Amino acid sequence: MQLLANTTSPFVRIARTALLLKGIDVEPTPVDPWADDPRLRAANAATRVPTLVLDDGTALTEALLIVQWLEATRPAPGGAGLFGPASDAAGVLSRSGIAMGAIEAAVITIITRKVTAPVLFDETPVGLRRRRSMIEGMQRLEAQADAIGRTGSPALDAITAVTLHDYQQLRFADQPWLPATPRLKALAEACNALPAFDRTRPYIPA
Ligand SMILES: N[C@@H](CCC(=O)N[C@@H](CS)C(=O)NCC(=O)O)C(=O)O
Repeated sequence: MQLLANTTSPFVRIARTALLLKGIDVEPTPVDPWADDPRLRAANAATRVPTLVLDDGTALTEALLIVQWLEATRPAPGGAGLFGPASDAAGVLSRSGIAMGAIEAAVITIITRKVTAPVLFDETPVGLRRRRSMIEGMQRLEAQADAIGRTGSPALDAITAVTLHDYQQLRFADQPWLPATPRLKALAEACNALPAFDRTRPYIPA
């Protein structure tokens, strides 16, 4: 198995954390998706990370599809897998959706800066709309933070919420608009004590 990845992508972190929580410890193969690495070009028509190439050569793309593959092939014995127990699956997926919306807005903001530079995309009407998505997503998750992680082993809502929190800290910690989210921070601190989260913390390479 080969995981084509970089160190900053929140989508990579979601896939890696889920893999580790399922007991699959695959050392990431570092690639720069923006440099058209031939291995990534070959495996993923969209040339994006994460891309998971299985031992039989099948390439899995899209973080949440990798999570679905994990659930399909490695369901938890007790029934409470990455989507939580059936009774809480809607809540887990609803909260995960909030986090994913904010993550997408954050990544789009970072990527579009490359396109519009030296004009800062962030202050354009679309940039401000994406900022609103980040702020509201974080605030809504903060309001629901107590519901996250109730089920014992971290589920997708914890993975995505912590990924969002830490990515915002990596990219936007200096921004005055970033809302204070003490409960998400506490959740991140608790989850980051686990190897699956600690080993996947994002960083900008030197
Ligand atoms: N929807 C995809 C998004 C993946 C994605 O956008 N990855 C970024 C890094 S954060 C990337 O590889 N970008 C390169 C590009 O867009 O060309 C997923 O969930 O995995």
